[in-house]
Amino acid sequence: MGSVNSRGHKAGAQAVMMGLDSAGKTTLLYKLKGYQLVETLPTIGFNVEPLEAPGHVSLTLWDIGGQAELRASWKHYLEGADVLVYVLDSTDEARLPEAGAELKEVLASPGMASVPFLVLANKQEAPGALPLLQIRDQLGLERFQGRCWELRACSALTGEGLPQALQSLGGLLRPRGRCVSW
Ligand code: G3D
Repeated sequence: MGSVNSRGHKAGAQAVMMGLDSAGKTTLLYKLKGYQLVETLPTIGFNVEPLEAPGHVSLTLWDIGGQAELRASWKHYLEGADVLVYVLDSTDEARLPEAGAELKEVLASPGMASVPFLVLANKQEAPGALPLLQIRDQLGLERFQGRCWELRACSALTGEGLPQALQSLGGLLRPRGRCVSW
């Protein structure tokens, strides 16, 4: 497990988690919740799940799927986001371009220009998981040099990398000004 970053806690911050279907968001949510009952707030075509993660980080998980017709409606929920958590399936090389395009679109949403983001390369324990640097390159993360971001490896299945991911979240939520390119 490792990380690649761009930069630097804020209690009760809103972290919005997104990603393509099957990236592992629900598994991640359950792991972070310590397998507590997840309160699901069903909406049309996607799910919203609240979570209190260690370190006083309030997470709102959006399981948005990849349906284009939903994108227009979920974007405005990003307005209150303090940080974006974008979950990837590291074993799904075929859909990395789609995942990258979704991320780019989310980051281009109104109000997202100054919002830091954490990309979680999930399923890293799985055989054939792409290395972090390859994921960085294929996602074209270098084009976000002016923004505050971090790329971290994790496994929602084993929990490996999740404490570090939460640490990264805390860092990204610190007051701005220390944002540097990796
Ligand atoms: P989503 O909420 O993003 O749609 P899910 O994704 O949490 O439903 O996970 C999709 C599948 O990926 C599930 O497998 C789940 O067990 C698996 N998965 C999630 N995280 C990991 C991980 O870190 N490693 C591995 N190897 N698998 C993971 P199924 O078989 O139920 O579809």
